[in-house]
Amino acid sequence: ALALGGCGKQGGGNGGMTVGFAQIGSESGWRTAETNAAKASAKEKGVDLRISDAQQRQENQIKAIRAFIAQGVDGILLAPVVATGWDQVLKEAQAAKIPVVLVDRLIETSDKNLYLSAVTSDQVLEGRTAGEWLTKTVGSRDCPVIELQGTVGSSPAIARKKGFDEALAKTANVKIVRSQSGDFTRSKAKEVMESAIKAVGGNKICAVYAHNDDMMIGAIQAMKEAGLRPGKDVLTVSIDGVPDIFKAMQDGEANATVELTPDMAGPALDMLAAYKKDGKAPPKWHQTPTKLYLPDTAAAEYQRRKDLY
Ligand code: GYE
Repeated sequence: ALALGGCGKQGGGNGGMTVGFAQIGSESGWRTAETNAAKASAKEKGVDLRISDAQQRQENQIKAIRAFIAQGVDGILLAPVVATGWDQVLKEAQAAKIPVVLVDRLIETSDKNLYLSAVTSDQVLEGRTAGEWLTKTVGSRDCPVIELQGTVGSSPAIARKKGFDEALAKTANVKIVRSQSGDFTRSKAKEVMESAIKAVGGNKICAVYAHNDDMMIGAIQAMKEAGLRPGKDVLTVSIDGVPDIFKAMQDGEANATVELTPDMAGPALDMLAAYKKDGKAPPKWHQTPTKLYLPDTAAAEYQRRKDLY
């Protein structure tokens, strides 16, 4: 019988490819949405997508890449948990002539030829957008800020800090008084926020900046348990645009989020298909859009997104 799509290497269009996805894990709602979007887009394009969950560990991602190479896949998507330490395994993929597309995070390498392209947002811009919103919102009053950083050594944690710092450097009154990693998770960020409230004093905190929405959800919980009113006494700004942060904005408990699309695999699979067809290298970077959302549209955005995630 003749099956259409996902059958053999002769499929038309994007179809017929086998692609491995070395995913990080499921540390955030955004990450889970990205995995789901990847599955949906592979299905639509007739791609056999094999997803490996590394449970947040680089060594597991490296093992997954080696397994994909051994399986002879047509391409690999890699969401690198941290930025450094990829050269060796990427050389192995290169030797096997398997193109690798980075998704949502970047790597630090001296040899950019080790990957075909990257599908990411401009993460410095995300941090700057968050910082500019905050400095504009507080005006001239003194504003001590708690920063909740993403996974130590990951490109979004490094870049989102850099961009935020750039925006704050333009004012003297908005300052980070405590900055710690919450590893992009709700639970860790809640703990970190609890100790920040104790150390700094809840009533002295003007704003919280979190490198992702999930950490902000954890921080909101910690603030509420400490008798603070997030969104009112304490300003919040974070990144991703997951449904729960729109819910929090709708409830008056959060103030702003910078949206990041979870559809990273779609453009990456298209690139791999085009490259397979004509062998021409795509541009080194496919930039996804960055957009600030505020409470005025939160109710509508929550309704629109809650089923997509
Ligand atoms: O913002 C965060 C996730 O790598 C850009 O990773 C991504 C980040 C995203 O866990 O929620």
